[in-house]
Amino acid sequence: MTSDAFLDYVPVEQARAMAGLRIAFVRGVPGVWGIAIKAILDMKGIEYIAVPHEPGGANLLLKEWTGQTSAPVAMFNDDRPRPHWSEMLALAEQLRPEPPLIPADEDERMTMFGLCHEICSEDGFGWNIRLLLLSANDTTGDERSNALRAKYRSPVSNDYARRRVSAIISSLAGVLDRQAIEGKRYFMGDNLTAADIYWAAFSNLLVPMAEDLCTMPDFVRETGVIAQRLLETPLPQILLDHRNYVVREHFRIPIAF
Ligand SMILES: N[C@@H](CCC(=O)N[C@@H](CS)C(=O)NCC(=O)O)C(=O)O
Repeated sequence: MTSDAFLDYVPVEQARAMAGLRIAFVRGVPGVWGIAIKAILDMKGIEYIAVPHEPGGANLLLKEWTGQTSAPVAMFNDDRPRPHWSEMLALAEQLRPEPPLIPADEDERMTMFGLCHEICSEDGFGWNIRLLLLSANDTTGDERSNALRAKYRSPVSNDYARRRVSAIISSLAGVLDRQAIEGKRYFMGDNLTAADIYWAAFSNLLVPMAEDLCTMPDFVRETGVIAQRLLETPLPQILLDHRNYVVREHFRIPIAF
């Protein structure tokens, strides 16, 4: 799948008055939660209106509408806001079951949601990398970092965050190693699931994708270098190979916001 464009954004005031699915994305920046839900919607062919979340801005209109200021957040008709990755995934699956990105078998669902949780949720891979990054530049005094640090404050130490990220990486690599023995490329069984999509998206925090896969401002690439330095352990090649394969085969590329 290829695309040649950044998203066409509709301002919050206008989007709010529309029906259907409206999703706020961080404008111009491939936020990892955003990369994932955009890929999910693209794969399923679900139409949506993109709404801008202005990075570093107050996003007051978004707050008035969705009750919060993070992105992505999905607004479907007059439903409640859906800011959590699992709510957006469930909605996408319900709106357009094909292709299925959540296994039908209950045991497999439990395994897959466990993988996704460790990648995307509070105290997961992305969350702990963000804590490391925010603590690394706590002396710069830059306004955006200060605001994010205040917003995502957590009582854990950097050592704790580093251990969590390393443990998650090691388990994810172990899953792929076991799959590879059976000649399988995905985290579960023979088919792509949401876990593959979330890993592909979140890997960008540590090793940014090549330019032909994802268009991003320089600071995102620099952030990846800093994150790798903070983590001190290289990402196993099998996780990178998986990411590159999944993005090339299944995502609309180049990913751009
Ligand atoms: N709501 C998401 C998390 C989203 C999130 O943390 N988004 C980041 C960008 S990738 C964000 O909006 N950061 C800017 C902000 O919070 O103002 C979830 O838990 O599923």
